[in-house]
Amino acid sequence: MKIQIITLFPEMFEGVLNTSMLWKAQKSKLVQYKLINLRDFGLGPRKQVDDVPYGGGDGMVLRVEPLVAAIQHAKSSVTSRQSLVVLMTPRGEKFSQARARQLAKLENLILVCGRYEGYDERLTKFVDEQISIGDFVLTGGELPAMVVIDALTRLIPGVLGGETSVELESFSQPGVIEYPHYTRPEVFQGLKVPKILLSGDHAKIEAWRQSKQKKTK
Ligand code: 21W
Repeated sequence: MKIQIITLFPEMFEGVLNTSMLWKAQKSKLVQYKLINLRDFGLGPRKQVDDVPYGGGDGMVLRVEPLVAAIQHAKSSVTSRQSLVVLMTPRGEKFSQARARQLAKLENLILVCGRYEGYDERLTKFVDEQISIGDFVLTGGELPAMVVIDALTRLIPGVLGGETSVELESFSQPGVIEYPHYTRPEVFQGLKVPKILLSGDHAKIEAWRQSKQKKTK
């Protein structure tokens, strides 16, 4: 899977993409991340990407031309029809595990990160989908894009090799949160590991874990 990210702040992604599971996924060629700097598509000698809003008001708005040029550039580097352009926006549809599962099946994904006070609304005509990660206000689409990348990369077959099936995990079953975990030491500041986990009785342990699974709203 190829994931292309259009952003004014590519450096924000370096630590996240080059660490742990996301780094291993790239190393094993299961996924390829490509950062596209929106500034490279800026207008004029100053590489302008934003402008004052029509109708007045505070702040700056991302201009549509650099964004659409960057999307065109990303599209031109892939041949597959199975490609999707997703705009990260607080006005988008709420992200979920179900959405992550669908996105993980794609061959090509292009994520567009907004900034400033927003983007020119005409951009929405050039994207396939709009995704939000929740009802809170962030300063840009970069952190949400990283959330989406993490959630879907771990679902790509082979990425979590050796670990138990990700589909058995907490959020994979809608509305179920995993049971609590413990490791050494047996006692920490007077806090004990539940006895049953030390009993070696696997049937009882399984029953205990099921009883501790929580249902969400
Ligand atoms: C925040 C962009 C507010 C636009 C005109 C002038 C992407 C995000 C974001 C941001 C506005 C996500 C306005 C959860 C988020 C994101 C930055 C709107 C109002 N209109 N998921 N001023 N939360 N956030 N600005 O913030 O880009 S996905």
